[in-house]
Amino acid sequence: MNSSSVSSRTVITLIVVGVLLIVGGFIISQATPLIFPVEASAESKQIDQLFRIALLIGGAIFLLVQGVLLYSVWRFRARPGDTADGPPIHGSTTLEIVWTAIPAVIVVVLTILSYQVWSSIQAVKDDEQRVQVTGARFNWAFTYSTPDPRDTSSDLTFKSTELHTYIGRPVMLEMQTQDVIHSFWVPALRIKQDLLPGRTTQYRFTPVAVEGETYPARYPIKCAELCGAAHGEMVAWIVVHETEADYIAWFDQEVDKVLNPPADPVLRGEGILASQVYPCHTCHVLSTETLQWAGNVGPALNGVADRAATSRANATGLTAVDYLYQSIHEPGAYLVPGYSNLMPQLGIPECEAWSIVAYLCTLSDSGAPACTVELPAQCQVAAPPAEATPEAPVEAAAEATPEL
Ligand code: HEC
Ligand SMILES: [Cu+2]
Repeated sequence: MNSSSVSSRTVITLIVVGVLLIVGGFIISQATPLIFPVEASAESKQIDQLFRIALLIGGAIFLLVQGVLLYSVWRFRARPGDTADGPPIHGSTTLEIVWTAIPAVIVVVLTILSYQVWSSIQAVKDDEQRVQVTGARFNWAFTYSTPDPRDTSSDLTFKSTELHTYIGRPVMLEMQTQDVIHSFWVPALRIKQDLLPGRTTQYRFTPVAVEGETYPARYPIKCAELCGAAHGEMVAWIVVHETEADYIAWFDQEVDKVLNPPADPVLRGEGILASQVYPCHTCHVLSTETLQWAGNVGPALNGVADRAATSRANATGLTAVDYLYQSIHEPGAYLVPGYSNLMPQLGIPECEAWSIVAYLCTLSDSGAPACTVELPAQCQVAAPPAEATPEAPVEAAAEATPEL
């Protein structure tokens, strides 16, 4: 009697149902990721693999629960003329133990697998390319550094609105926010990491070749933490070059721009603003021949030079140049009436800040500069060394190897 209490028919049914659940879960786990973006990094493959395992388990449980539900609706439906209550059932200890033990085992297994993937992503890789990421409402900027070809004892840094790298090179991002919490999210890399005020957070990935991709490949970076009015526009790009040589060609071109900025501070300032490495365009309105900004957080900058020389000078006791410098360097020191203290302290290096001021001085209604800026001596474009040809800085740039 005991041995036949579970009939062989029940056992076969359980086995068939079990196999169907696993096959169904497997189909769900393989089909769902087809709608995902490409896997552009080694980590994205690990994460998707982990996701497929979780989805297989979740898919099988989904089919089990829905299956039992539909089966019960059909099997235990009320028959015509049946108005009685259902039989009273007071729980089952065996069932409770089973449905507690199985999820417990699943959770422990997923914890172990997740921890393995997490620690492998976090692990320090050999020869990492380090890039500083700055998030500020509503812009991303990437800062690269390399030994200065003019004086290799110091570093030369430059900013870009794009994150450049190449296939196979491990990248380590050091991320800082200049205002509120932002979240660095690249769907193609599958990782999402917050930037927290007062802390530096890290983000590691290694780009891999994607079949059928044309290089340099571009993948979008989005801010995934609601951070204000233009949060939805806080988008940038990762550019993955196919080879190290392609990457270095881009890098040298950027170094070259740093070594040879326009001598005229006005042009230099305009170039900095046009490059959008600082988020000014996301908050301010400005309409000139070269710059068209449509922010709605800060005051319009057309005519700011006139105001700096008149009403602002009266209110602050500063000269127009000093007022403009202060409004960039210490934005909270004087608030334009009607606006709150939303402009962040962007930590713009001196030479760039003075160049931006020189450009702002030209934003007058008449078109004639309302003030002028003499760049401090260390900001003047370095004349080529006496013994070198005028092309020297360009050549030096071409030889400069990025800090690899
Ligand atoms: C997050 C939004 C935001 C960003 C980014 C931002 N600003 Fe502002 N800006 C403001 C706001 C708001 C004010 C008005 C309050 C104040 O005076 O600080 C302002 C004020 C100013 C003023 C004073 C205008 C006047 O009429 O007196 C200047 C000049 C200025 N910003 C320039 C810049 C420049 C240059 C940048 C980029 C380097 C920049 N801002 C980035 C929001 C921003
Ligand atoms: Cu943001």
